[in-house]
Amino acid sequence: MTFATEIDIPRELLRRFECAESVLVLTGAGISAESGVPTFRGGGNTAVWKGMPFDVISSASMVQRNLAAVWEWFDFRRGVLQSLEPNEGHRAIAQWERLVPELTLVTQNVDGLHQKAGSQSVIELHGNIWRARCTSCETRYAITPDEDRSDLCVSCGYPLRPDVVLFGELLPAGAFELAGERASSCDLCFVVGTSSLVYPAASIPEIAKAAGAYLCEINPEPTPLSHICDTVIRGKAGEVLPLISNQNKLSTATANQVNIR
Ligand code: BJW
Repeated sequence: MTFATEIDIPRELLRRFECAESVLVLTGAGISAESGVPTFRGGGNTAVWKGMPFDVISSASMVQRNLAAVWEWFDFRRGVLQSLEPNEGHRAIAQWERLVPELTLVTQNVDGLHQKAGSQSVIELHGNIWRARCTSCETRYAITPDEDRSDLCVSCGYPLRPDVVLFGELLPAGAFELAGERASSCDLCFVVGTSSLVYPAASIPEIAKAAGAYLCEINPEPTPLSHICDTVIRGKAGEVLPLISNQNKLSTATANQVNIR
């Protein structure tokens, strides 16, 4: 395994990136940290809302017990998010869609910042905070920063809930299956800004590795996945990700110059 510092991108990784036919990127809360979105864990801290750890408030049982409290927590977070912008990490991945023959972006994030950065195709494993879903008929509604959200479904009158995947709930139909399929056929897999604690998302890089992909983790802190990675870059996503594509552009330019001579 190679360990790299923030600005030391291993040559082998750059070579793999340049040659890869299929790249999968799995992102977690850490990629949005430099945009100002708080992570759930990391740095020894756990996110807490009004005295409740996030895994209590972001749980299926809390939707049953106190839907109003769940909405309050998500309304607060949308309020924080609405003024935040994607960072260089999100933007680098969006640019990779044009650099890599097949790029699969899988995110656990609900913040919509990959799409805001320009990523066209995003597999969202845990839903999206900018949508509501009917608790009965499952009709989905967009939530916009400019309008008050509704509490009730216009189709059937049942209460709406945030369209996100809480602890103890199933992932959206087909999302994990598609991500798993792409993981089993990618050449290179990046795991960016996730503590790799939450399943089934955390099994996606394991599937890629088992199928023979080269695995690279980008995270300032160690995770339970680190030991199976081929390369671990201990740095911030917004600083590391742009270097991977820029250094490839540089190495391509150098190679072209050598060819001309
Ligand atoms: C940086 C950085 C920078 C900082 N740059 N990096 C198998 C084994 C054990 C348990 C289970 C299992 N299978 C299923 C389970 C149960 C459960 C689970 O995994 N529990 C474990 C925690 C033990 N999973 C589920 O319940 C899932 N459902 C399911 O499996 O359905 C089947 C089932 C049904 C019924 C019963 C049992 C099974 C659903 C999981 C849904 C997770 N939902 C949440 C909340 C979403 C809504 C909301 O936003 O509130 O999703 S939890 C939370 O964790 C959120 C995240 O997407 C998810 C992952 O967190 P993430 O992204 O990794 O963030 P952090 O904060 O943990 O880490 C940030 C990282 O960034 C850190 O490492 C930092 O170092 C790093 N970082 N700055 C790069 N600048």
